[in-house]
Amino acid sequence: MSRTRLLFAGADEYLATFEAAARSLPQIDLVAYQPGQDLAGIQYLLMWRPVPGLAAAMRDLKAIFCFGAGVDRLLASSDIPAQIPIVRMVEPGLTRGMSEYVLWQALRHHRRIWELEEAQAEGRWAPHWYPAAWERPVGILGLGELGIATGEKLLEFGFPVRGWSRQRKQHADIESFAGPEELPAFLRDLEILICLLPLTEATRGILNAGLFSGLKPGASLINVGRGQHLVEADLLEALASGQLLAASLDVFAKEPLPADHPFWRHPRIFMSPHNASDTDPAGGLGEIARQIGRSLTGQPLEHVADRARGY
Ligand code: NDP
Ligand code: OXD
Repeated sequence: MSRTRLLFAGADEYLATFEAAARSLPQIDLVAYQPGQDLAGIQYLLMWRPVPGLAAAMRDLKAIFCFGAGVDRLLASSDIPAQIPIVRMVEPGLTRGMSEYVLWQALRHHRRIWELEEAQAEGRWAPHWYPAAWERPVGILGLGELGIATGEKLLEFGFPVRGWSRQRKQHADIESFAGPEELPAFLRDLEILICLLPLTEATRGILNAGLFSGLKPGASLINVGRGQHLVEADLLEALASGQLLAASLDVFAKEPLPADHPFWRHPRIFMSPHNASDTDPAGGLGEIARQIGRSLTGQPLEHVADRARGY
């Protein structure tokens, strides 16, 4: 079987694991990108952050596979030719990791784990009250691949789950709200809000004071979408006023988060360094190999980002 070259233009620290995963795929020849290399004949590119000028320099390029689910950086790149499809990552490891992270944080907010940690640090025996999960409505902004799977995980633990998307979803157990006009009804009485939206012009800054004021006072926020969804000053203000009780943030407007940023020392903000979920190298490459197989046999690629929609 002839092997198809896939140019890897990701961060160096991921190269070895992707090379190891590629060894079990007989149809893929993973080629590490080196500036100045001969790109003739390479049809597929795997990239996360855009490498300036690379896509335009690959004259045989047929598709770009994004390392992650969010293609905002690639879509914002002005030097990727408009006719080249950009494929979002959809693979089980990434999906499972996200639902695991959100469940972990939702349970943290549900049980107010920080109160126990503070009591333990002070040597205080402090039993505390928390409601049943089914009394805690959870809302997910973005009911796509990750939002649905995460909602289903939360349902397993008894939380009532509702979701918000552009198009209404038909789901037996997740109440679906659609479009800006249904956003207030979606937010009403929510106690835990999760952001799993893509970053687009319509969603930038959506996590702001106006939106927080639509939640139940004392609600919690989990932002795993993009840092630019959040108006940071509004979060600090909502935490100070008690409109929000706590937040879990995995993504930030500036990454890495600057050392002097107030989030680092805020007692009610839990942070992780943008790895709520990562693409599993074997699962991700297996998915890319499947899609390349489709492309080579003239079938349409799946999960192609829609440039007009922005995701
Ligand atoms: P999908 O494209 O599958 O889902 C996106 C969802 O957002 C869809 O339900 C879509 O609505 C909805 N949406 C988009 N724009 C709007 C809008 N203007 N109003 C209402 N709803 C909107 O994406 P994924 O679920 O795969 O990924 C979501 C995001 O999660 C990624 O873009 C990325 O930013 C983030 N992510 C973060 C990770 C991390 O480690 N922190 C890891 C992976 C992803 P509709 O269904 O109607 O199209
Ligand atoms: C992604 C991410 O979009 O990791 O996949 O943020």
